[in-house]
Amino acid sequence: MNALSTPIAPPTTPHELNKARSRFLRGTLAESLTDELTGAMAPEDDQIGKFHGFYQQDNRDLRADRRERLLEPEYSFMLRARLPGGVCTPAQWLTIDRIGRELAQGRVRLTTRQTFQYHGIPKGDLRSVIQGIHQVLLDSLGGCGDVNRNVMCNPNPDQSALHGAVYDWARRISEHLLPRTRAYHELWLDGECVAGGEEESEPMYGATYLPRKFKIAVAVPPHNDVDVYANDLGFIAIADPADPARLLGFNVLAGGGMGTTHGDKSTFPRLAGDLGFVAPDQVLAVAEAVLTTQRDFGNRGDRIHARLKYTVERMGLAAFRAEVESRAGISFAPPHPIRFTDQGDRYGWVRGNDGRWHLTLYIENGRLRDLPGRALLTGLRAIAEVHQGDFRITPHQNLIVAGVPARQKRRIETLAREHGLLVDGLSPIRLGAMACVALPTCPQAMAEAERYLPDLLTRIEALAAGHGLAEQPIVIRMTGCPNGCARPFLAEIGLVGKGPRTYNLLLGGDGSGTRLNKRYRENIAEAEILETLDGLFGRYAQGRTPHERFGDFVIRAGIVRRVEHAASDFHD
Ligand code: SRM
Ligand code: SF4
Repeated sequence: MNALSTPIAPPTTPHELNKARSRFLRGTLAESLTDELTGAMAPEDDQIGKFHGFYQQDNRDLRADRRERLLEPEYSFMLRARLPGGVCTPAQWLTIDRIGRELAQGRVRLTTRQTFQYHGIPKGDLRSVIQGIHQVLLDSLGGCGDVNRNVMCNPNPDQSALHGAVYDWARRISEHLLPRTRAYHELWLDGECVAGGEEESEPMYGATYLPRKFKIAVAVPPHNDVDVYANDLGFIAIADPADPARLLGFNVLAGGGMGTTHGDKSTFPRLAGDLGFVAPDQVLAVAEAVLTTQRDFGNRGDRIHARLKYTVERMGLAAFRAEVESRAGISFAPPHPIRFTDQGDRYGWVRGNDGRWHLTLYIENGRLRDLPGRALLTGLRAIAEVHQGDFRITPHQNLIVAGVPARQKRRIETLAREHGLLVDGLSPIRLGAMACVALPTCPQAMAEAERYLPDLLTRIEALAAGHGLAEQPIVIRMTGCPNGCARPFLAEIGLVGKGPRTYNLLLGGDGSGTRLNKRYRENIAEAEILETLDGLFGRYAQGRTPHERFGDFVIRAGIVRRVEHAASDFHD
């Protein structure tokens, strides 16, 4: 395989130097952890800690008050687990739940990349949390940092047989691309940090790891719930037409991503482009080759332009493909034709082709906690105590209780209803919406997202109903800044935080995650958002063709132009 073969340019930026000096992700984390004078880590360790899965944060709601009282910010940590394909067992869930209750303020947050994270962990509890999840064979290595992140995989409630094969590849890719350093084990599990350095190596990553984060998703048509085109590397499973349960191979995509910077036209979201088709036994070699190409060709001098999408844009897709083929020792075959029909979750009970049942629960913005009258965490705990299948976190921050035998359906459904986990009558607009974490924990947030979207949706639902669109699915996604954590640039309506109560409004996603949207209004507050949508919904209700989606209508009607090549058309 493709071990470190090309010399990486010597590090020059503070970020790169810090990685290089960290002795394979050790830094002075051990010292930072035991420094009782502050709740924070040393800045260099804060950066290295991300590779171990945690971010230092402070509660932004409390900043001003603490500053006035001459106190340091209320530092705590967010810890994100690695959970390929979002699958965990009921026993693992019981531990996830216990740690959330005991060490993370009674909360568990399901993310847009099919894993869970905890917020509000004091520095002194980080080790207990990591050891706790380790007891049920979970880890947070590569949850964040300049390495491969959690590998997403379509949860496939209705295609049980194919899911087994595809999920297996997602897990294998995740394992294959894990950092090899012992630092994680030493620091968190063995309790003893040995020197590291000369005796250790990272055959795939090298001492400076990747220029930037790296993301992979595996999709199974016709569902694009992983938003495969938003990933650095995407695999689209191709089933054998003669036997749909058999996996033929994958179409491979590279160079997708969401993050932009307001006002900086050199940054843009980008859809991943087609590299071609490979057989299953070529998957690991291709994943490694794409990763090492980015390792060697990615921009290490400027983190804003360091993602693979900029590398592909700079090299051109054909040259990038040729480099990957040469490193992997393969030739891509032409991609198979595919069609995606949707990008969200399918709620309620679905029967899998293995005869078992799967229940998708709507978890508003992935926030799990016990609320008055809706004890969500308690309800899931009760389900985990009796459930015999598995749980699958979806790329839409929801949860599937998967693999339920027919005789247990009623029991699981009763528990879900009793605890407010299953609620009837939610609109398609609400069920298709998603918001990122944003305030108060995210340091990048310019505006609210998950704390605000539910109320805004109530008002948008009323507008839609007023135009006879109550049953029309329209994908709405909100983020507190243009980093794009809820993939807002793939929504039919994207709301991207610009200031404390203002958003850019983007229109024109296609409802299946294969088209970017485009800015329609800039920096507008709620009244103008609602007035604008009211007008657009009116035009849509009057002018749509049968089955035409809102995102398609706004392009056909000339309300926004279609983005063909994001590098030049996204901002103009
Ligand atoms: Fe994200 C940074 C939360 C999915 C693009 N993201 C952050 C940070 C860590 C803020 C920070 O830099 O300090 C946020 C932590 C907030 C908090 O308090 O928890 C954060 N991102 C999230 C999550 C939790 C949002 C959610 O509501 O679920 C998602 C965790 C996913 C996971 O489990 O790994 C999350 N982030 C995404 C996605 C969606 C995806 O990957 O499919 C994207 C867009 C895709 C992409 O990467 O291009 C995304 N996050 C970013 C970026 C922009 C990267 C870029 O290329 O410009 C940043 C900022 C950065 O990396 O510098 C960022
Ligand atoms: Fe934070 Fe911005 Fe990501 Fe939202 S999109 S979680 S505000 S970084």
